[in-house]
Amino acid sequence: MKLYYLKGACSLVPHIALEWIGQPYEAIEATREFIKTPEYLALNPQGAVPLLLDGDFALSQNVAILSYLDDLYPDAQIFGSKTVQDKAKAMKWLAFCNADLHKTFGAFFHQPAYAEGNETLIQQIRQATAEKILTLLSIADDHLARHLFLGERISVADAYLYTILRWCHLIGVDYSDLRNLVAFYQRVGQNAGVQSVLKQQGLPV
Ligand SMILES: N[C@@H](CCC(=O)N[C@@H](CS)C(=O)NCC(=O)O)C(=O)O
Repeated sequence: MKLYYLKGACSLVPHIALEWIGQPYEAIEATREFIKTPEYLALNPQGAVPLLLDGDFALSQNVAILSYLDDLYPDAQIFGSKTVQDKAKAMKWLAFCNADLHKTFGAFFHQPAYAEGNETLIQQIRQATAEKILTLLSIADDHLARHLFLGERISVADAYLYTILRWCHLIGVDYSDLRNLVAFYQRVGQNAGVQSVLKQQGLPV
């Protein structure tokens, strides 16, 4: 099993899952240039990470990869539980992170063409984006006031939210008023699998 990743990107989530599973795997650091080469695009035409290779089988998209790994290794309980309803709850939070939270970061990482050269507009877009991110994060913060993790036990949904909080630090979205999330970030960061992956990717623990 091979996983292509970009340092600190959303591919951190399946990398953590592979570490929790504990079976041999190879994590390959890609560059932004490499994921646009014909060789890589033949495996993932979207030119993005994560990409999982299981022999000849190539799979992109976080949710698909995590669900595939869960089906292959159910005992690892990467969704935090084996019960249908508990797994569904973790899946709901995974979707919240992957489909709703993740995409709001686009305005930070890729500014729209119409804003090019207009610094005032770029700042306004970033301000509005930060507010949207904080509104979504406050929903998770509220849930974490009553729970240690998003699901019943630590799961890939937590790994995703943790990855997103790292992006907040990187781009300066200050969520320090969301006290439950601050504690959550510390808690997930202490997990042995998470620490091992941060070390492998050369990221600060
Ligand atoms: N929906 C996709 C999103 C993948 C994605 O946005 N990957 C980013 C890193 S977080 C990427 O590879 N960006 C490089 C690029 O688009 O050039 C998934 O869940 O796998």
